[in-house]
Amino acid sequence: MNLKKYLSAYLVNFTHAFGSISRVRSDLDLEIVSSTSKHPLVLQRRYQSIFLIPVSIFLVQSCTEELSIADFADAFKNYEQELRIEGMLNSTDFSQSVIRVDNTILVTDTSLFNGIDDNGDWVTYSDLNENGEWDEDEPLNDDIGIKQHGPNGGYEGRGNGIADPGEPHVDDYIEILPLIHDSTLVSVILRETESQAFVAEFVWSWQAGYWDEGFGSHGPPSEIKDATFVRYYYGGYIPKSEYSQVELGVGTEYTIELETTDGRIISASTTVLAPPLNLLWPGTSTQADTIIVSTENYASLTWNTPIETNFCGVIMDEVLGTDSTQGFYSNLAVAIDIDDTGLPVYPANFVGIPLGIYRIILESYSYNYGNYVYSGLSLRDRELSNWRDQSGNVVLGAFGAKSPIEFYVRFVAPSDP
Ligand SMILES: [Ca+2]
Ligand SMILES: [Ca+2]
Ligand SMILES: [Ca+2]
Ligand SMILES: [Ca+2]
Repeated sequence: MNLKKYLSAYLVNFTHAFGSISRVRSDLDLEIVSSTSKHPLVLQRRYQSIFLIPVSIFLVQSCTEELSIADFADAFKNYEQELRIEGMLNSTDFSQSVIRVDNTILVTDTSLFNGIDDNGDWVTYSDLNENGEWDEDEPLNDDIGIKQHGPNGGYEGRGNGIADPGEPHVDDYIEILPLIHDSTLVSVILRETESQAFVAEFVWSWQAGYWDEGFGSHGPPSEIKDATFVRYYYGGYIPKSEYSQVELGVGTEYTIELETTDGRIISASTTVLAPPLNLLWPGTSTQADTIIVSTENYASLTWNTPIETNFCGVIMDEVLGTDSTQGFYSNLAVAIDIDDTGLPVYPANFVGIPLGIYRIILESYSYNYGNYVYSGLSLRDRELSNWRDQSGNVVLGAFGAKSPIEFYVRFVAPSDP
């Protein structure tokens, strides 16, 4: 999808899955990220899920092609792990609120990124004719190879029967995430800031949320549909089930407090804001809960967020069937204009989108969290984080709130209204 050009320049990748958006920067990957995370928004599936923890698999892959990560090792030999907390309240569905607590890691950490399929879930090609080698018409499964740069770049290691680093299920999040999550917190409690009234307790879940990552071709939809998709689950703290129906108040500030096993009390506050509003999409019609859009309709969908922020998550999932969706696109939009409603305005243009039904989620993000994701500042710049421990020390990450709305869109050919 082509968002308007001027907006495109202000978009930053984020992962929808997280239930929140997250920074991809680490100490090491700043330079590398800057060339990948602010690309113009064009119509393509999100092949590389830019991710939230200090190190992204994608970054590992992209930099190993050009330089040796080990060259950096000396610069970080005194590096100490620390906590990084990314927390997001969901005011539309409180049960979807997540507090992620991870230990920072480096891409130089070869104990994590060892190039080996440690858990044995990589699947070789299907040798249907049993001739001991991969033939063009045989499924590759995970043995898809590593795409080489350039228009004529082939796939190294494709169909070779070997789990090569960079292929699905090798050093992926399934292997890495359990090693960085901190599931040991003593307590995670949310209160209303002013009254200190108890709101909810959060508890650890290994499946606090998920996101989809695609591998393989960046080509047209016909090619993309054969790509390997992997659904990754991540752990975090979620509201205990008895609090899943809690309703947060727009304009109310909440404080969350975490207690670690070594007695650190870490807290942060955020104010809940209203969801996106004033959706407008000229030339479209509505059937039940679905907006019908002709692919020849070049009009933009526009909407506003509340004045408190100019950050809005835009998420598109393909609807594959009842209760079955697949991540198609997700990004953080940043409004740079205010329209005549006096509110930040976001235009999105969907020209060129493949026919089909999509679920679209628009979610206003509290400013501090949006800025945490969007800012060009180093993750180490402690201005970004609103987490503090009981001694006033800054803890990496951010705590914010989001207010999503969702609806369905069906893109139809002009002859098929
Ligand atoms: Ca064969
Ligand atoms: Ca291979
Ligand atoms: Ca594996
Ligand atoms: Ca591994």
